[in-house]
Amino acid sequence: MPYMHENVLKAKDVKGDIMGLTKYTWWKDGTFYQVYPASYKDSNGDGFGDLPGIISKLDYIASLGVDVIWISPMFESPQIDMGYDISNYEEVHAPYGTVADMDHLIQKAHSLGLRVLLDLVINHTSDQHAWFKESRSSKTNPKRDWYIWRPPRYDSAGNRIAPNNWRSNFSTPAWTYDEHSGEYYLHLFCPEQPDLNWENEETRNAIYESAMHFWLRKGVDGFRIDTVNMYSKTPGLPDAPIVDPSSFDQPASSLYCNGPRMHEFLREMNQKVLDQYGAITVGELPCTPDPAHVLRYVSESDRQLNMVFQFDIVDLGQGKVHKFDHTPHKLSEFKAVVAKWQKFIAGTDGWTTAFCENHDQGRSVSRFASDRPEYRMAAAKMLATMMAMMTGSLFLYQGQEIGMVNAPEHWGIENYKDVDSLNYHQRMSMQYGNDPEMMREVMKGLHAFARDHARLPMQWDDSPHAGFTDVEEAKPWMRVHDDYQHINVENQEADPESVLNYWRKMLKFRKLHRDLCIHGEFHLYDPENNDTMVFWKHFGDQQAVVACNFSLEDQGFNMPSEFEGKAELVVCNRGDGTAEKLKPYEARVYFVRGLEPVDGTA
Ligand code: TEU
Repeated sequence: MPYMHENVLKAKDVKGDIMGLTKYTWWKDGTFYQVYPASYKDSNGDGFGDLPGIISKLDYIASLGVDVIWISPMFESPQIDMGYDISNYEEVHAPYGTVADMDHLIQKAHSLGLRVLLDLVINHTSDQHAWFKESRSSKTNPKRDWYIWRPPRYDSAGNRIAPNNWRSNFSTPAWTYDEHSGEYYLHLFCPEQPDLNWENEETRNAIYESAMHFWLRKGVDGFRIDTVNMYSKTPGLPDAPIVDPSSFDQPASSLYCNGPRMHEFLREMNQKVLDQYGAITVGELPCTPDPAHVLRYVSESDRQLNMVFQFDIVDLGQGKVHKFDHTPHKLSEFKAVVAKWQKFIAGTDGWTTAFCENHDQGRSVSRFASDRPEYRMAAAKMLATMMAMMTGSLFLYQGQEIGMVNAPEHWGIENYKDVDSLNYHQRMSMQYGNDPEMMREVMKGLHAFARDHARLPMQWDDSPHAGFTDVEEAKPWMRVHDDYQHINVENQEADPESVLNYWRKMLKFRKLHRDLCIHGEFHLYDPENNDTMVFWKHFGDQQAVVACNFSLEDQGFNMPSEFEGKAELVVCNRGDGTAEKLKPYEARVYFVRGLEPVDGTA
């Protein structure tokens, strides 16, 4: 393994030995950059991004100052859920390229000093996977038990009903009836994504071999693990409580997340697979709000996951019954979730992540700041400042580095492609009989939370199709954002003041001051303030105060009195940062000099 832990130091911090914790290591200190293959770069004009396209941009990615790329699924797939429905773990989706292209990609990335994570989607496969085809072929097939099959129930009137009332994550019932064998199978996502049965050891071993060993032997450095806490369901698969009286199916995440064998399965995965390669993991962890519970997953000594994407930031403003029911969040709520997950590892052997975008979310500038043309550059740089000052491993999503924004509000449903968006739209149009006013609300929900926003083609330049594809007659699989002539990589490369060059500067800054930025402790000031976010980072005698104005007005902020006269401005995203008040979306970082080391938790 070319990169295995060569730069791991067992370090001591200012307080002395910290429980033998692995401190400076590539996956803690590194910045991760997520690439969504369909939307990054189309090299052959078929309208879909592809692996040769990604390979052609690896130098660009390395130039950002990131250290690791995470590639969303590029495996063989019917693409019902954009590759999160895998029909063969050991093949590449043909329009994206070949396994040989992946070999080339891994080799070139490594030669540039970039490590590579793949997406590990093993809660479910595609219904077109050979395993499921066998499983559904008959009740006696040896692979029948590799998926979750149950006989029907019947209501008092004798009508056939599903084995329980769970709703899938995509606004449909979580069970589909199979006429051929007379039973239902469970799918927490689309019907075309049947859940694997993790209770079966033979199934688990097959997953490890095909989805993991195969790629680890090729040299990948780890995995982002999809829906990592859904493999173990509540025994007996009981009905969920009724919170949506308008429907048979009910939200059921508390019954299918964090089941009793989850931790055991993850320990086994380390012992049987990951440990052999020194590979790392970052698990996607929805529905787990309790820090003590999250710590169980990420405690280094327990060897389950290196780190997770906790979902509080994702859930902000989303509805409980349907995520698209939109209630705008307050800045104080945003600050509370950031502070909670910045602080939860203090004094433990766990590790945290910092992220505000991925392929399932709207764009951070639109969601957390402002995408109005007069503010969006400042807003994107403010968020870059804040993110670069966050403790934990930092994750960036493609296009975030140039401040890409959500699709315009006036785009109609015909521009949305994601199954999650389309299912919701269809369900609501049936429920509301297409009532125009209600459907306007539905579109507002999609404008806020559709996963489509992040999947718009990457904006490389101002040529037709934003340079996503160089073939003029090509038809990109998703509509290119109307604003691409203003927001694109080529423009920003040429502009020293661009969002892109600001991110580069902040990523350098983060590395230069890694103790403070990546390993420091975090303390939030003035949690109730809904205009500004001010926080303090400290690591020994290194201390910084970060002040961000999230509002459209100038805002004052109080430098904590103990730092008066000792604070020196080191970063500002707008002008020289000397005015008394912060301008809209201004961010400043001050270093505080000449202080005694801080001991204890902030
Ligand atoms: O997402 C799982 C997940 O819990 C959500 O973020 C999901 O997008 C949301 O609940 C839908 O309303 C992961 C992947 O990131 C996502 O792209 C896949 O669609 C999903 O798993 C299924 O593999």
